[in-house]
Amino acid sequence: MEWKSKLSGLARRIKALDDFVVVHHYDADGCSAGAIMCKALQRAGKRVGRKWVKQLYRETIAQIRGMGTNFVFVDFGSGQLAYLKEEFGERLFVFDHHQKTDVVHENQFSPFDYGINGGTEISASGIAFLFALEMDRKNIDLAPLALVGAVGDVQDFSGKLIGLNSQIVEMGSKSGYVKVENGLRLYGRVTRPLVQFLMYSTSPMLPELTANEGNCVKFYRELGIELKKGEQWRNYNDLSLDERKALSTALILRLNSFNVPEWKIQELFGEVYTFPHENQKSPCSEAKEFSTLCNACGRHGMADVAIEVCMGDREEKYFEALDLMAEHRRQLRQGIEHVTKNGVMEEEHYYWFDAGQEIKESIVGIVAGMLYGSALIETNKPIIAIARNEDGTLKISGRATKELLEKGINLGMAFREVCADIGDGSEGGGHSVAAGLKLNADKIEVFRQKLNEKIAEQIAKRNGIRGH
Ligand SMILES: [Mn+2]
Repeated sequence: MEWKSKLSGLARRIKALDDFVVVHHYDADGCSAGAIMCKALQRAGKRVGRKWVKQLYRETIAQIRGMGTNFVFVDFGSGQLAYLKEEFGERLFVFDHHQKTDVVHENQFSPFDYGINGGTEISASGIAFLFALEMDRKNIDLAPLALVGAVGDVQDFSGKLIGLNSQIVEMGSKSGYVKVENGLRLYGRVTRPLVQFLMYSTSPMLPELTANEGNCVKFYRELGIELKKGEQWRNYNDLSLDERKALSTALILRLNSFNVPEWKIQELFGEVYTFPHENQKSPCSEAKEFSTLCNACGRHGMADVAIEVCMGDREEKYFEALDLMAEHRRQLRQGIEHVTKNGVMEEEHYYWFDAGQEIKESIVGIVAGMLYGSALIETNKPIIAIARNEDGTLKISGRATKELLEKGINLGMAFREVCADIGDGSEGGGHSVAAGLKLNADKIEVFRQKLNEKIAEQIAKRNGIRGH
């Protein structure tokens, strides 16, 4: 395995050096990769500093230049290799899974050099973990973190981790640090009360259960599943095997009765990665929940809290992280309540609502996405949410479903093109099913009209292609 000898070569080189700075991205993959790297270096007796960065720009270098001697970049660096190389020369190491440029550096590790797809088969945390094993086989206990990053980067989108990631799953389960289960993949099996477990499901949307608390309560009642044990709200982990089976079956039947296609129903099930060495009541005991905990911290500018938790803190920083996550959920619940109370407007080609000052711009897109599956909107059109940025401009978030892609709709492209039309400092873009933009408040009417036209164009174009 060529990738392995490259990593062991890098391990040899790093062992001969000292005084490192680990620079990592602020999301779940970046934080877990950073934590693995710091641990591996510390355990080898090295002096290590660290720094998280939201985006790595040339200007970032000025903030880190004086921090140490050798610089290790994880979860970014491939795209920025030219100026990193110029600045740090031989003192640079890059462990990244993003696409490369033409620039090369002998201390850069890229999975693409070995025919491994960095988008789907390995994350930065996975690379850091495989490197850590080359430093010392004892670092096998860091396998859970490798999976937290992979799942955080949604590399399990097919229902399970694949490629090099699946080899890490295997190493983790052989050593007892990871347990793989096949089952319901809804998020929050450890930390969400049963009602929220269904109510917040967006992938897949559960018709008339997602974002509908009353229906969820009724759904469990009809199944004879108790929501509480004594004073404690039960969660999925508390259910007996029979209750779990009953719940799975009922969900399949429900989706089926709403004509949800088979492939979407399949999304409900797949591999779940849990960590037996953690407290089983903690979000740190399951990959998806652990990664969400990290992302909640990162989103609030607290990636330092996330990496401390990744490095093993289960006291002060851990409780801080739990608070951040609870706050995040409280805001989501309030957001949904607000929209439910005030309703959603409908245009020919999209739904929309104006959250005013009531929903933060950082979460308004998530709230919008959660409305699919609620009784408020159908899945036949995108939904657009309007919120306020701190500087008084509007933040507009859009969400669409995968079915709408089939109709030819691409929100990111629509947002980009509408912004180009409007000008006036507006900028936007994103993915086909999730996009955002910034707009001056007096341009909202023209934006709404242009968006309608743009989506109509996208649909017509697709139909035109089909017609020929
Ligand atoms: Mn990543």
